[in-house]
Amino acid sequence: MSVVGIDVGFQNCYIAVARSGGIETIANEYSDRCTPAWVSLASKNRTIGNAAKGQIITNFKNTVHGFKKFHGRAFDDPYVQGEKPKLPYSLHKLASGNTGIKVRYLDEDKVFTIEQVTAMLLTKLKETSESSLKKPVVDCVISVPSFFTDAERRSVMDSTQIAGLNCLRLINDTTAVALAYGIYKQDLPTPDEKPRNVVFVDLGHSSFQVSISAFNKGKLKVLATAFDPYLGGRNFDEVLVEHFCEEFKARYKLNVKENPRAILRLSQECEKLKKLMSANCSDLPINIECFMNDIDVTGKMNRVQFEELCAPFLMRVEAPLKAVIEQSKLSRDEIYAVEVVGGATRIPSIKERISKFFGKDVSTTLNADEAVARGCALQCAILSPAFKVREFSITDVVPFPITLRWKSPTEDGVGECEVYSKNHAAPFSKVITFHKDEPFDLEAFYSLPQELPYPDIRIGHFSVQNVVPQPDGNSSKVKVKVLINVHGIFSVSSASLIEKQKGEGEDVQMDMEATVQNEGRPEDQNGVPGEKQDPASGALGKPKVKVKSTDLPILANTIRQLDRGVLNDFVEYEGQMIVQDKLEKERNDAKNAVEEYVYDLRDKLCGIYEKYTTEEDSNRLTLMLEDTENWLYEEGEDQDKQVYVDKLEDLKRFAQPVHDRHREQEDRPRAFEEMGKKI
Ligand code: ATP
Ligand code: K
Ligand code: MG
Repeated sequence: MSVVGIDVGFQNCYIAVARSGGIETIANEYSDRCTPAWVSLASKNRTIGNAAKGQIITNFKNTVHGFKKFHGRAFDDPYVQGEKPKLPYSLHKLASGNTGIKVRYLDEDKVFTIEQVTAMLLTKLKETSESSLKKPVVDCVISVPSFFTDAERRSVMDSTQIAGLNCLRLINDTTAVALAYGIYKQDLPTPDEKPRNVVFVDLGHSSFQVSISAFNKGKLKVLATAFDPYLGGRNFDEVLVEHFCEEFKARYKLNVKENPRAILRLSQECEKLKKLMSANCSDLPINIECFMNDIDVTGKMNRVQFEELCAPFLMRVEAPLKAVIEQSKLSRDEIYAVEVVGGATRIPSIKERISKFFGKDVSTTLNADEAVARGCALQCAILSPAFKVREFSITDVVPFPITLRWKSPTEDGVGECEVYSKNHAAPFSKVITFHKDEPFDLEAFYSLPQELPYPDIRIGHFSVQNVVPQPDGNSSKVKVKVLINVHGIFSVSSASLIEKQKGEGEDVQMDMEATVQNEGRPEDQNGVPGEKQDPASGALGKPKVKVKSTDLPILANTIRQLDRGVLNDFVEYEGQMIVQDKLEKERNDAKNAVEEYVYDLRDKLCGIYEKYTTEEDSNRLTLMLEDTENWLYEEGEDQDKQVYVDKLEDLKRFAQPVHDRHREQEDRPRAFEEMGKKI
């Protein structure tokens, strides 16, 4: 059983695995621990990660990046529409209204769903883990931003399924970091002492997340989260790009914005410049050769200028810090430490602002790039029965309040109830009791639209079926269980019809039930779930009466959900694409083997083989090598694998006599030596 944690970043992905020695971040085939979140589609295969990023200039229309926040989004979503003109590849409105990505793949126009694209990335990360662990990888824990909604989380879960992964938990980025921080701490307060409160800040490429966690020995409880889903390192790159576009227009009369390739190159250079400015205050150059119309461009910038240009974005750092501390109801001197992670927290002005706000230096004790992945791997190790790790319980929070609405025979015709408040503990389930005489629908939605990262407040529609009146004609008692699961996803998870008890009221009404269980772990891993009472709900401690209960089917219709049949097709299609990539790799390897053999034999003919070859043979072989080389550039450029395999065989057969003679001559003196030793 594999124990793997994956941080799927907007720009950078990291994998951590558990080995007997502990948690380790692993490197890919480029010896790089970071795998870029890039996927490139081509006429014969896909390339993913580092290799895909290398395709950006040559195959920009089919090289996809910056797609993480298209999960769960409608094509008409303002963010999606805002991104569209900035992307070198095309977006496409799917029949479902979701966002699709249009590329050319295998010489055909193809539209992939966002779930498929992320699955491609996950396939790569899965393969990287497998080659490091030298065994199949299925179980894993994956991180998502704490502000991801249900639609976004369900969409990511579908991607994991397409990639053949079994995601044990979708964990919030900052919660993963909190786990990575807390699990090794030996000096945490005991459970009855005052907890240690730590702020975690993650500023990545696309988003800004803050959380406060309270630690005691063996556990962490997230108190509050806050975020700016649209503030990240990319904003600073964009500011620089904008600045140099204007400068190059004035100085070189270049219309950079009309040239996607130029924009892409400029973005890469601006990002490098931005990073250099974090370490350096003085003027720094930007130079791009043959930028456009064969013109070389140059420019410069220093940190003071940079901070001026970026002021509107730098100003946005404070609001989430303020929000998180207000929600936690802690005073600043109750904060033990402020731990920062994420690449963009390396910008000095960001660090200063955070430290000024909390009135203390920020700590950088965690690895800024790898802490999320490490936390994911730790969570996976905790959940995995195959791995022994210190017990550590995590209680996360609900980021946005959730309300249920249903038709009711009251005055205004609807009943409503907020089932999860903001920062309610998660995972968590509750039971709600209804009195109904027919099937009924529950509408779940986010009740604070202004807090959501996008305008669609809907979560889903749940129909409780097979509800019938009691034999005496009265309404039946229906217990409905609602759940925020380990992934942070809401559902109406079950319902049951309870045989009516004598002496109960006749009218249709709803009340919150007392029974609540706190599901700190996936249900299948938890033998006896601990029962806890929800302080928020009334009617506590009713005596339990034995009742007959019948399970009722629930028809769930959640927003932006991929059709399950379609999902299965995607699983199969991903498998086909993996096979196609493998075949293409084998074909390329076979071709390279021919090429290598040509070079190798040529070297040897004028080297070690020289004295064993007649001039005639040597000429004959040289000619053949030349022919083969030409063939590789012409009709042999693009052949089936078998053609290359046969070609190599032919070459080897031709060269065999020379090879044999060389071996013979080499072996003879050695044989004499050996005999000499014996004597
Ligand atoms: P997200 O968390 O939004 O999904 P991500 O996890 O891919 O994104 P990170 O890898 O944490 O993001 O951070 C990448 C960002 O950090 C990029 O914008 C990058 O340019 C920026 N960055 C990295 N190093 C530095 C540095 N030294 N100075 C300034 N910015 C930096
Ligand atoms: K990352
Ligand atoms: Mg990140």
